[in-house]
Amino acid sequence: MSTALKLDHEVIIIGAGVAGIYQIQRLTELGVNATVLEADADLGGTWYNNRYPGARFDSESFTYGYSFSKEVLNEWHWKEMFSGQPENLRYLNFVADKFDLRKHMQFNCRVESVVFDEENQIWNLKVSDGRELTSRYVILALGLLSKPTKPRVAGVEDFKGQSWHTYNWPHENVDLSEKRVGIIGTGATAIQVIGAIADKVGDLTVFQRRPNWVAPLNNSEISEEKMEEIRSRYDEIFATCARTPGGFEHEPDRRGFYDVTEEERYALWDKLYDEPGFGIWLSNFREIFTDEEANASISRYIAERIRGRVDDPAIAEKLIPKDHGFGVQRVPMETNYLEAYNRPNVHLVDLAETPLERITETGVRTTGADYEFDVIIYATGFDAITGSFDHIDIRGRNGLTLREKWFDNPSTFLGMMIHGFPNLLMPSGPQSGSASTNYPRGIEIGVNWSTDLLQHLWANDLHYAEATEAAEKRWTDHVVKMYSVMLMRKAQSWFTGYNSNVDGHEAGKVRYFVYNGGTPKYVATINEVAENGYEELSFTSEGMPAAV
Ligand code: NA7
Repeated sequence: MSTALKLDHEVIIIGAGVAGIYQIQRLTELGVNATVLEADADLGGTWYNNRYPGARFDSESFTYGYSFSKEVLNEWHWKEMFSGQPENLRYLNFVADKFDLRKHMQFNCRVESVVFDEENQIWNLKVSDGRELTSRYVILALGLLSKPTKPRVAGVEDFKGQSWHTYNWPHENVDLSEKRVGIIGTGATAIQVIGAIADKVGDLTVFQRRPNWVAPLNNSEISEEKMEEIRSRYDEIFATCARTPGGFEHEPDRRGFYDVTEEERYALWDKLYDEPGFGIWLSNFREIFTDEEANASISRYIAERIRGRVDDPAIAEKLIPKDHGFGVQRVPMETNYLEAYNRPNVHLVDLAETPLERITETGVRTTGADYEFDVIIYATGFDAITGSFDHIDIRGRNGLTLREKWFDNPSTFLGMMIHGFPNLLMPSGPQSGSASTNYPRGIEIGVNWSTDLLQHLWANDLHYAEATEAAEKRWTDHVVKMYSVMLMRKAQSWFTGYNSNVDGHEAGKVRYFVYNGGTPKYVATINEVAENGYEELSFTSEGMPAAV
């Protein structure tokens, strides 16, 4: 151990997205020597990268924004109920500039490795620009959906036209008029893109492997007067978000599904379908998430709505999911999505009938036909939840790599700490409260808890904190158990990594990525851990003296 070890930083945060921005604000406010390392050329994370047409919140804008600053809440005017990407990026810049955070951020800095030095109990980080940095604590604010994946089929590199993943949509204007465009995927992203570009492209062919249940977003503008009213309600809005399972203003209907008549159910559904946002999903009867018959009933209702909006009955049937019920996986919200299929220039290819064979020099080949395109858009999702962690060589005690530890399934304590990886925090990690909630609501909770823990360490002259093996096992077992009560366990979505396009990931294997207990339960649990003096953490490193 070096007695005169000089650290570059007390805390290094990796990632300047929604979580990283708030985390650095908290730490600089406390006067801590901290920096943010960001691989992109600027801040914003998700909202810096996802520049595809139609990219917008599915959360009401004013429930997505940060809640921590009255000044920001008073000064920022959300222009739409569900704000679009350019405005969302402006918002994050506004917050960063307001607190003068840019000077604590370093861009174009891809972190290649994060290795724990056991002798000195510090972290060594290697950055893509060749620098090596040291810090006592590392906070991973990496984002849960920040490693895009293309389909695992041959020929992706062969296509001679233009192609990109929606996450990497070009920053400059793209003119798709007159172009023959193919889009692969029908997840939340594709559903936004298709609705936005159907009337702006020459010809659009959608390659659908499995349909998703969709419902209308019902977006609208927010006037000055409406914004004033929202500002006056902010305390109430955030209090509601804090008590709902998903961190939204949408509260589940408290009536029992079986205690009301069919007419009463349909009256609720008719109302919710025409309202803005996730209401049809989250203000529904609670049984739709756990009870097969209740779920089948709402699924029949939504299927009828789809049939009512799509002119061609054969296309409508293809757009109705048959392998899972409504709401058991994240419901994409849409604007003009279903109506796009009523246009003569939009075509649907059902990959369940004619699977994708390969990408060719000129387009897409299925088992049924060759399709020629000028542009191919990959809306094929992400190496979800753990992908951004796997891309950094993270090594804890005894040389254990996080990639190895999490290969089968992530295991964490509260989704924020990992046994074997001391002094490493993840305010929005796998199995944390963020993954299954309105992200920023979960992120603020995680950042605050992480910051409180650091303050506890500093106040008590402690230099080391690690989740015990037993605590990690208890939390991970609990996360796994929660899946068994939710119909979501059947979802073949990124919530379970079921259809991962990542080499080495076994297709069809469920990975327990997400905490399903809801925000209030999560907050109660993590607060209890803090109130009990962090009993589940070990604050000594088995005889090793702390670096100074
Ligand atoms: P998703 O929800 O993971 O959707 C990816 C889509 O791409 C989905 O329709 C997939 O079909 C399809 N896909 C993936 N791989 C393939 C291959 N190999 N062949 C054909 N089709 C494929 O990602 P999104 O970007 O839409 O949304 C992610 C989240 O971002 C979203 O929930 C929001 O919170 C923001 P599948 O359903 O697997 O059959």
